[in-house]
Amino acid sequence: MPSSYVEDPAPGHGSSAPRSAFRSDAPAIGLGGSWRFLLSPAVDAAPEGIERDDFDDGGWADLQVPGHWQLAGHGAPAYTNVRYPFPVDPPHVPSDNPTGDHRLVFDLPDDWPDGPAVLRFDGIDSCGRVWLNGAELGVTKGSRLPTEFDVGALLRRRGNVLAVRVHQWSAGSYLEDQDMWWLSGIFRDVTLLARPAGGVRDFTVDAGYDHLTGRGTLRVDADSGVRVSVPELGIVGLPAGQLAEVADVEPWSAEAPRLYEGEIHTEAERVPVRIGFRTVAVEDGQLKVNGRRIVFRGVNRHEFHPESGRVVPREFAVADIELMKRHNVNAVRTSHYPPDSAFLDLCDTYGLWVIDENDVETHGFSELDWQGNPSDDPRWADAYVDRMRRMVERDKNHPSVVMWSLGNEAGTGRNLAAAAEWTHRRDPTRPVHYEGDTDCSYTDVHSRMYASHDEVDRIGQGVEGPERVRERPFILCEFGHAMGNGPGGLLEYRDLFERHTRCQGGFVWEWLDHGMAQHDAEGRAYFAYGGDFGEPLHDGNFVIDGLVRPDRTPSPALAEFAKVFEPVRITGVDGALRVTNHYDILSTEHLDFSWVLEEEGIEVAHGALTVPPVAAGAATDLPLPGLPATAKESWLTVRAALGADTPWARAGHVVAWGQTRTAPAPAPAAPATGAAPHLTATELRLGPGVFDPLTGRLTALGGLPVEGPRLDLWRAPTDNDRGSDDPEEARWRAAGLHRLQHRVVAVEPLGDALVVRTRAAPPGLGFGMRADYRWSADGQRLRLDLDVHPDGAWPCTLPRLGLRMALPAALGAAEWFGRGPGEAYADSRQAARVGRFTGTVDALQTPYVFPQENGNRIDLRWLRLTSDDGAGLRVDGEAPFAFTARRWTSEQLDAATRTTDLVPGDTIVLNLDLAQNGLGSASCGPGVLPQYRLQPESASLTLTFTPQPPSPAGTPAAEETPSR
Ligand code: IPT
Repeated sequence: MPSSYVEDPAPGHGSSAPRSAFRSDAPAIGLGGSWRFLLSPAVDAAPEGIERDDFDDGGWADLQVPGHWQLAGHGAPAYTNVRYPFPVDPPHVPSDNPTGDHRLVFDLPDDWPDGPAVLRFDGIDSCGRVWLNGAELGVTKGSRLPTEFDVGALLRRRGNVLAVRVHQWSAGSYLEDQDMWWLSGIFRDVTLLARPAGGVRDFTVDAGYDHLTGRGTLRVDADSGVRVSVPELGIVGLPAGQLAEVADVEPWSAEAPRLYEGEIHTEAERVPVRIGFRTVAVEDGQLKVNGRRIVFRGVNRHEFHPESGRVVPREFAVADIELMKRHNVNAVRTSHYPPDSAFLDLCDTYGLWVIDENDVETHGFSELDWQGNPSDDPRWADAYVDRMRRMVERDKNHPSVVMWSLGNEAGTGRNLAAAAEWTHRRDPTRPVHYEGDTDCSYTDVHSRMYASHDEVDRIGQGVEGPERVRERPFILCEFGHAMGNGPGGLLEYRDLFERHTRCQGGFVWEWLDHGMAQHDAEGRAYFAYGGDFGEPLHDGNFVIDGLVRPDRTPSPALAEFAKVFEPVRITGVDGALRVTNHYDILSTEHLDFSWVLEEEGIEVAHGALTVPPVAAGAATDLPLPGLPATAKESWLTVRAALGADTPWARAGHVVAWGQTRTAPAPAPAAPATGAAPHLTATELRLGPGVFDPLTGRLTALGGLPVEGPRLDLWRAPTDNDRGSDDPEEARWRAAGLHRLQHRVVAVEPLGDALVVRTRAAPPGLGFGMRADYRWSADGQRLRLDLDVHPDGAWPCTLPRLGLRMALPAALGAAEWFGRGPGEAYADSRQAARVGRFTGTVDALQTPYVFPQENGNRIDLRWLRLTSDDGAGLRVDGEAPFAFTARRWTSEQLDAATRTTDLVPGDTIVLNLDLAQNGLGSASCGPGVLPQYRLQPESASLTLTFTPQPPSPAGTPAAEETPSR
């Protein structure tokens, strides 16, 4: 029989009223460190008497607190997305309920004051029963929420015995079905805080800003006797409850996070506070802060660390925020629970709009058609309000928090409505969000996840959705599913946020990949995902869907995000430059503009650009700077960089850039002709090329052995190709595109040319692709004119259309003139600029945690692949082409399930493409937009291959390692 509290849908008990998270000058001690620990397989299997002084925990293990026991060798993590990993039988949980007993013996510091004290737990997953010195304090539930117990009367100077029994599963688990790893334990700080008599128990800062008058208002609600001082504003000892008005205050915003340092104080206690003046309102169907419409260029952020799970070291929280700010992210939804409150301090400091989301998700009930959903079951009513209350009280004083969210994917019901009602009453200064309230019957903003561009457009036009919601601000609480390679289509969402004032942006799903750092049998590092810990029920790599890798290495998608959502847009318009300010608030005054002119990617001139300050929402046109004449294709790049250091980036950090072409490419060199095919007994020669006379395939080029170019339509499917419903990949495989067979129709000299006619087609099916290769040459160069024509009725799009060849492994250095430095695809190419780039073949790979197509570089004018001595191959395109180069084939990439499966072979596989299909975001959301789908149509590609001799002094080392 399980203990009743474990399966009780009610909140925990015994704790004191929730209050704001703050640190004062009252003594406090962190109780984190090494605790004693014992894991039992069930509640009843746990030992009796762990709360007693004389209990012998000598046989127990040591465990680091905060920590998850599964990550310390006790049990294992498990990943499920929607499904509960236990039978849905609310409020019951499995009898096999792993139970972790934690014990700590601690002394008080010598100067610890007698009197009241609280013991604070910032997070226990999922249910904890707590004793101090033999007395039971109570029970905690609500894993990502704080609990405080009054303990002053129980404390001893020496030998305090704190015992916490934590159950992996509880009734609370039904409310915590977020898409993430199931991890248990005391995973946030444990603190003992002295609470001086006559101190500050709690306080609520209301700091508003009137954008019409520039006036700030400040009121602090607290017990009588509490006062607030903000010396900088001349506020000294303002009593709680009284309103102060401040003329000409600088408001707080995500773009200019002005905080005023102050103090909340009584005779007995002083609490440092940072006050940000801002007013959030829903007005004219728009969400406004300080009277201005804002646009969320946001991300959903889970708390995660690849080694410690939801124990997130401060450096990682800081790294997250710095990376966000440097990539033009301006907002965070704390999916799907309140983060460690230190994260919100950072959001206040650095400037991010925050939707603070409650620790509520009952997604698994969707599998049961929402039958029995706790959100509408009165037994859970208190739990919903309790959780909301604990979040709101904890986080109410953060200016960065501009909206409360009731939770995620919890269906709908009375308990959510009640939580909303409580919140509206408690905090009328912030709107309430919940995506599941589809008709806004108890929330203030219309919110959708993964709505297609078309739907967002219709919402923007006010012709979509129930009547009630059409007048509300609209946000995408999730969009741009960033699983694996992707998302594509961010640009088109941005356009909608700009076209429709009610469409106020959204939050990409999601910030990070939740991969667990592991080592394989050979000691090679990789990131694990669902199923890697033997879970019987799991959702595989669906947990690997972020803009940054688990170790916070940015993915190409983050560069795309940064470019798409850059706050300033620089474009060339009719021989002039246009600078458009897309900040919500700031002018461009804090930016320095500069230009550089590159001729075929080589800098020929640069300078500073004087741009008169452009106000938020405005634009200005400027003449181009005076530029020297250039002969080859030339591009002017204009950059806008921070003029001064900020907390998140140094002066010089580029926030926006744009390019305009100033000189076109000169007419192409005369085609390679003159040499004639010459057949010997075993080979066919044409200029620098040697061909197999039977297959017509190129076998050597200027002495370099090659496996000549051949039509290729396949790519290792991406997670987005795989999709969640109606997957493109399935159609491609059904069409046999991964196993084309090539028939040589003819190998025939035709005047000075060699013509190879082929047909590539899948086994068992009638359609195919005719590919005619027309080779011509002069003494040094070999030219290929490829013509492809679909033959028969094609059932699907193409993953790619181009040529594949193999080169000696030594040709490991790439240089190109085209777009780079990072990978790009038809619908995710904004971050790639025109320039000359270098990188090793190894560095061209993006090591997606779950291997898939990656590393495509686009719009190449030419490509050089060389070995250490500079010898190799140059490829010129008559029209821009794309390439990927790897040490494995697409088939090997396709078969790999983790990065360690990819083992370099003895050739370099080079794809030279006309195009690839776009990426889309069908892993969860819309697929590839029609304009980015690659249809089987007639096409041609003209490439010139030129062998490169060894360079006299060897090749210079790569100047730039591509990473956008
Ligand atoms: C949506 C969830 O809110 C989010 O937590 C995550 O699971 C995401 O999907 C997929 O990665 S819900 C889904 C039904 C759209």
